[in-house]
Amino acid sequence: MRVAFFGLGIMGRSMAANLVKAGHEVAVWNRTGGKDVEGARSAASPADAAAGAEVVWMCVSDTKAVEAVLFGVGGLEPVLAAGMIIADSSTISPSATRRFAERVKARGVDYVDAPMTGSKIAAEAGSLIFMAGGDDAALARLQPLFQAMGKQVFHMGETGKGQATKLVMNLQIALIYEGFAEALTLAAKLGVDVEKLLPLVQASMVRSGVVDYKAPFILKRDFSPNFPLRLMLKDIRLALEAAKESRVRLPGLEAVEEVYDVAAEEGQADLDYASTLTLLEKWAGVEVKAASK
Ligand code: NA7
Repeated sequence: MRVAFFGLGIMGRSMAANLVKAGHEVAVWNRTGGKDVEGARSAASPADAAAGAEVVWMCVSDTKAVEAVLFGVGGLEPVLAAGMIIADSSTISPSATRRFAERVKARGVDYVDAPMTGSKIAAEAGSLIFMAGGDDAALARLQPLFQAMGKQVFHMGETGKGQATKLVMNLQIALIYEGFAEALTLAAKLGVDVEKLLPLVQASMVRSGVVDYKAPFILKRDFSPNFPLRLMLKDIRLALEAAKESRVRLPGLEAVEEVYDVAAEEGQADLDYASTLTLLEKWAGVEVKAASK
């Protein structure tokens, strides 16, 4: 298929590379120059990349970035063509997604929100899990592209439901990780060896994919960004916004937002969200490390 791909960040670059590998004709655009993907045409603007494309796939930071790419200067709007599909793998506001979809629908363009879970490693391996919102027919047409970038697609309902689902998923990741990080901090303070604690956690009902993924990085003290704290904070705020719009109270997530706010103020915004542990350690005056080290 002819695909235009916007956003060559941590996730987008690997996703676009996997589309090329699967044999699709890909044009890429990134806001800041100097990023490209082997085998893809580098375009000067979103409109340039999308001219003649059947599908436009976006993976940019936030709601404002998606709006700029679609409707800003040099954006997609002038080259929208009936039959085109826009797919968005950024995590953004569900209500803004519905607005954007309405606006392009007037031009005969389908809009599928397709945020994903799986982080940097899954983006590289082509094993992302997508949660999508949109028409059955549009999703069916996107299948070859989903297959090139991921291993599973969950169709959650109409446009906007993918984003709503993503917020619900990241709410859980943020709270599960906070529980794990607080447990490790208290364990360190009480003198419980983390290397003895981890196998117990994994053998019990406390076990979680979040712990599976993050524990090895914590033990190596590697907080380089797989999923940057600034993006998790964005998602926490999006979830709190959506909760406010629908009159839902999320006291746990509100407390976690404060931890992320302080961590961001302390200069950790570009580190992985797992680095919120270091803030808890600082407050407790301990460091989580294996007794053997
Ligand atoms: P990154 O690595 O921070 O990449 C973000 C990308 O978004 C990057 O290509 C940015 O371009 C681009 N961006 C940011 N702001 C804009 C605006 N205003 N206009 C156009 N493009 C923009 O994020 P990830 O790849 O980890 O994640 C991307 C999304 O998936 C995000 O919503 C996550 O929550 C999930 P730059 O290179 O800075 O010019």
